[in-house]
Amino acid sequence: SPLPYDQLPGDGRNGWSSLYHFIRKDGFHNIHHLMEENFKRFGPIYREKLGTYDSVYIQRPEDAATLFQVEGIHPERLRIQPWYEYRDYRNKKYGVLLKSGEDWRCQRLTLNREVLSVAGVNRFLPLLDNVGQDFVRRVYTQVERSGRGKWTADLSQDFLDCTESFSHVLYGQRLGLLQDYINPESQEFIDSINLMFDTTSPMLYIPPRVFRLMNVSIWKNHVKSWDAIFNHADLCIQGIYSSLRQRPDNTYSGVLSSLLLQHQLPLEDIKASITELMAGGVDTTSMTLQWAMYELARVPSVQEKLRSEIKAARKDAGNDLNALLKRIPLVKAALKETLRLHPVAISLQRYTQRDTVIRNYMIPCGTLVQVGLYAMGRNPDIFPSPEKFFPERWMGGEPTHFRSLGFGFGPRQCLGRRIAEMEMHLFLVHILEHFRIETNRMIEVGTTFKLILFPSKPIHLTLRPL
Ligand code: HEM
Ligand code: 2DC
Repeated sequence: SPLPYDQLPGDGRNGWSSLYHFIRKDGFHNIHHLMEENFKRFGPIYREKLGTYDSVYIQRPEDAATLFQVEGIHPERLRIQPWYEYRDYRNKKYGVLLKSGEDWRCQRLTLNREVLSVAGVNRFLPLLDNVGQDFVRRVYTQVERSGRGKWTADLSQDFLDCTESFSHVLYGQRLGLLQDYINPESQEFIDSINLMFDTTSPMLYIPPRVFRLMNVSIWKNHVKSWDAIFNHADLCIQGIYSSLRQRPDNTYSGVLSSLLLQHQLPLEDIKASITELMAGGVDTTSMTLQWAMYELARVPSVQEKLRSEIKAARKDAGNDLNALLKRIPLVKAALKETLRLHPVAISLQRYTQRDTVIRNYMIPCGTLVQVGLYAMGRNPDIFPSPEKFFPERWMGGEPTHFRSLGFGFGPRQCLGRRIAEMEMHLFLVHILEHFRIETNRMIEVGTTFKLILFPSKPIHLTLRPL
């Protein structure tokens, strides 16, 4: 018979003393390393209390499978309390990211049709392709300017600009793709998202009301950053709203117009979710693209294989984007491999909706269980030679069941998943068709936690026209 819950391995039964030790170890930036250590110490399942949260941590794919069987029809993640607190403070509605229960499910189903369904995303393909082409043009300009036949830089800002400008296309603005210089409002938006992530993590395990009452700079900056994010999104939404009323036409012009024309959701709900989508699509995809290029630069033989796959696909498919995307399995595997080593989310979390047995422990209904994604991706028992960037492991060689969880799982998985995947696939296609990616292989770049996982230092890449 299963062992009782309170016999789970793990120390720190007192959330506040654990939090103290956590802060001493600079846990806010190293949460992924501390989790890896804990798995090494306690084995594949352990329990930890941190501040207000009491969670069970798991790491094995088969245990993740068990967890997702008991997530229920309204799956819930760990609550990022400061995000709720801001909306309450400013009297704003929650979007899909923060909603729960039936309200979440209804809105989510409407949004799924727009951004996750096959029919929905196919409408974006040409828009996404344009952004990739624009980026290529931008790189050529930089190569020419440098006068050295190549361009070497920390590309993070360029990727951020790119993913941000792309969000305008996605949500309905027709003009102004990648100009040479990004406009100041967009820059402020990008900076605000960064500040928002940065100021979230210190408040993650401490009741934010405490911060609010003390009115310390962390909370002030958090409010400032969300204010800027909402203002920017509001301006975009207003612009599209009025242009839609002036000249309504039938050509598809983005998710937002489509939602506005359907009249299925109240305007305030649309605004809340669109703001989340706009903010959620910037750092996530740009960091992942950057990591993908870093890994491809470090293993030129893999890069070459991707390039020949793309060449062959292009020959077959020409400019039929759907056909092209069906012919690049290795590019897709490379992206999975990137997210294995460099997940955006350090963990997936669910509250169990029934009593469940995991690793022979009885886990009561309502327990917060976290799947350690970073730890899973680097565990040699789960991925042989985990340090190796080896996309082929996803193509039939090794087991893949519940191992590719970078976008989460089930009805509550990432809403932007299809958009993100297509955007990144097309991006890699365009880049690899035009440039060789190089980097100084002596420089190892680690990972820092700032709510999502970021490179610990700037990644310098060289793009050389083929
Ligand atoms: C949720 C990862 C890009 C919007 C999530 C979750 C993960 C994730 C792990 C939680 C899923 C779960 O709990 O099962 C990623 C990664 C991305 C990415 C790795 C790119 C590399 C995007 C983009 C958007 C977006 C481009 C918007 C266009 C969202 C939203 C949710 C979410 C709105 C919450 C969905 C809900 O609660 O119903 N993402 N994401 N993400 N993501 Fe993404
Ligand atoms: C952060 O312990 C660490 O996609 C916590 O686009 C547990 C946790 C809960 C939810 C996760 C979060 C972590 C990381 C960032 C995620 C978030 C769910 C959605 C969000 C993964 C792992 C993200 C980045 C969204 C953000 C949209 C926002 C900017 C409006």
